[in-house]
Amino acid sequence: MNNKSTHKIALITGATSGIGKSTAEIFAKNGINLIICGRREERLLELKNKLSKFVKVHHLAFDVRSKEKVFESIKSLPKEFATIDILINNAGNAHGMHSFEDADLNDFEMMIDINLKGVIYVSKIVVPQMIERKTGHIINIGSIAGKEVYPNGQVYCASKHAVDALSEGMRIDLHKHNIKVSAIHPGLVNTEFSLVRFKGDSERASAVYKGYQPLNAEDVADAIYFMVSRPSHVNIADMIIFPTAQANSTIVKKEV
Ligand code: NDP
Ligand code: 8X3
Repeated sequence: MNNKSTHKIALITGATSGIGKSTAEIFAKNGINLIICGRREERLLELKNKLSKFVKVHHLAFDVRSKEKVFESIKSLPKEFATIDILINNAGNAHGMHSFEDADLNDFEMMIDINLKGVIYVSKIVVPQMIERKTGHIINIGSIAGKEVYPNGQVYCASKHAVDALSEGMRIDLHKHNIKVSAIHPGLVNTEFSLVRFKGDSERASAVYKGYQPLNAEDVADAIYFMVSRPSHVNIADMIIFPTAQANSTIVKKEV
């Protein structure tokens, strides 16, 4: 157990699946108390039940697109969970993968509303109490799509480029309050991400991860835990993490 992190409280968005869920698991095993968030409440309850053996766990079911719900939910936290030390802005997805002219405008709006505006809403309500206590660590989950642009990914890439800029801007503004802001940008991670991107088409989704070894959610969660468990004077500001088979967003060595 890492004493530097033990007894802290982390709020993780998107904890019902993939990277967020694995992050909750590794945090719990290292003594970090949890506020787990997502829309699918039954999954939150299941995870809460599992992780309550290790740490204190509270769950909040809300959609990050709703400013009102985000604010209401976080304001409703019981006293013992009200001071958030670590915020993991992880909730997000790609919706669709089409050339700009063929893509659905609703998908575009969802990606901007969830991946960008969701991060802004959650951060805006959490940051004041971090400022008040002059401590805190915010980690935004970006993507290699926030560093590069690839065919048919324009608005997802735009949303993640915005998260990249937002992370840098938040770091510039918040470091004077002793708040660390970091970003982590994974490449291909085998989660429910592609299933959501391809709207439940499991064949198409699993094809994304065939012929090479993608990252799994635990690989990214390990890196997130590494970031939060550094000494207080160290901020890992930015990290790109790829599977070994991946060189950038379009070059992946696949066995056929
Ligand atoms: P998953 O689909 O497995 O998980 C996405 C999580 O986000 C779920 O817990 C989901 O919860 C939550 N979420 C989605 N929409 C909303 C919403 N409107 N309100 C609240 N929560 C929401 O994907 P990953 O774990 O892979 O994705 C996590 C993050 O990692 C995302 O930001 C993604 O862009 C990023 N990423 C993923 C990569 C990959 O290859 N998998 C690579 C690079 C970055 P629920 O549905 O219950 O609300
Ligand atoms: C998810 C990784 O390459 O599909 O952000 O954009 S990618």
